[in-house]
Amino acid sequence: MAVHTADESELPGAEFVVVANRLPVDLERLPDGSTRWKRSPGGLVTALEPMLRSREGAWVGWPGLADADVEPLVEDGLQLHPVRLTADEVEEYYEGFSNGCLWPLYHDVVAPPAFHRHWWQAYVKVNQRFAEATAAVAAEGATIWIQDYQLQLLPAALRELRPDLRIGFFLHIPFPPTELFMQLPWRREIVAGLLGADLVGFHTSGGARNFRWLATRLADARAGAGRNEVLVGDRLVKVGAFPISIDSAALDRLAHTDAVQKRAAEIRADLGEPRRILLGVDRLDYTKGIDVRLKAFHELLTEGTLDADDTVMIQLATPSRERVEHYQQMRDDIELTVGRINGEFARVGHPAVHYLHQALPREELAAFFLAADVMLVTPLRDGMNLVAKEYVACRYDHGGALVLSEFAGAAVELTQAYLVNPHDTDGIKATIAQAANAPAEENRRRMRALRRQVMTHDVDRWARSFLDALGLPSPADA
Ligand code: GDG
Repeated sequence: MAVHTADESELPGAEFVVVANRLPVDLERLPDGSTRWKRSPGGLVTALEPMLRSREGAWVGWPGLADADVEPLVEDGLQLHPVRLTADEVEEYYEGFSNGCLWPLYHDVVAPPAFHRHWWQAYVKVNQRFAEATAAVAAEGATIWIQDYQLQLLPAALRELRPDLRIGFFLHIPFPPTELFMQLPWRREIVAGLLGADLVGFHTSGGARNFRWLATRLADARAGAGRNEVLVGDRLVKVGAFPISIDSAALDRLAHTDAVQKRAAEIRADLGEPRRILLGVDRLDYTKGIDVRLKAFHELLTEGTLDADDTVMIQLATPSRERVEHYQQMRDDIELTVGRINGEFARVGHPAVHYLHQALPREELAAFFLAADVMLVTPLRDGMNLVAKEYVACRYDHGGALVLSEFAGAAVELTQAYLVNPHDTDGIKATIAQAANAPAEENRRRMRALRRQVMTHDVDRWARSFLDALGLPSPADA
């Protein structure tokens, strides 16, 4: 990676700053104890990179390694400012409060959230550190875009230090129903933290509505003149829905390449040219409903609605949060279920479920999308779910069928998918069978409609609409 380290005092103040828990690059420790930077390409980075570069922007975040003292870097004109976290802080602020409390609470308490005061204290401390780091980097009057649930106190903490800044906040996970949010012992602090922003964005209008209601109950906010705003004193805070998306054109191009098409054909051949391939692609997370679809598949095989001789399921589960206890338990449960289904329905050389607990290259994922007849996206709750959109973007051939949970943010836009209630096992079974057996023309009609949505609403449009609402002029007007 072409980077060079820089002396903080020599870097110019940035006009546009993205702040996220993680930097767009990861610091890796090598066996000899030294460290090196590795690129971690994510959707967010791809979406924001052009904007950051055209504005000589900066990114503030944790480099992904505890106790690492690293200098800021400049990579192709983009400043990267690492925030240091100790091993204890990673455990308490990140694994603890963020992933053991906020994550389950915001996902409809599908796992019980733990409310530990020492986790909260670490969360406050780390958010304050991010505020100081951001204040040091931003030019006078700069625009700051804060990302996600790990940094909900940052808008207010930053405004306190730097009232001149224009601050936007976007939440990538669902904002919960008000009754659930009220369980949080620090509910007032979180709402006050978010209200420090000029614009608070969510994936769906439901999330925005929940937040506006809480802002008037738990903080001093009053309803504004418009539906999408509240007033805090005489300051206007805009609150709205900005459904995130993907780089649709890039995935469409990738799926068109000879290499991906060849690989998709190879996957089908390796599986013995089954009549149908069902596919799931997720981070291994209890919100994603991997267990839900395995159970449905198991029952469909048992009843004989699907036949393991001509139907296979593939579950790609990327390793995730392996140090958090609940994730270890869930992994065991899922692997037990996979083993059980294969024990009953596999033949030698022909598993009924292929399960990979591995991260795969992007090209390989695209090939799986292209090979799959039915894509199963069944989260119990999901902010958006990009996998659903990625599947659609890859299906330029108008083939395949998408089964999608009503409780994924994506269901608001992808209304032509086969929508399911992930709590209704019979409903899921019926819908999987329907999608698998539908006439090709029916599935093509649905896929064409899905693609009209996904190809025209990409991640660039998402970022622009958020930044327009925040009032950041485009570089041409600046
Ligand atoms: C959060 C919210 C919201 C997965 N396995 C591999 C791989 N992936 C990629 C997918 C997709 C991404 O990871 C996962 O995104 P999701 O949206 O599905 O889910 P979260 O990680 O939970 O993301 C979610 C999102 O933020 C954005 O706001 O949509 O609701 O929970 O892009 O393709 N990528 C590669 N190898 C893998 O094995 N290369």
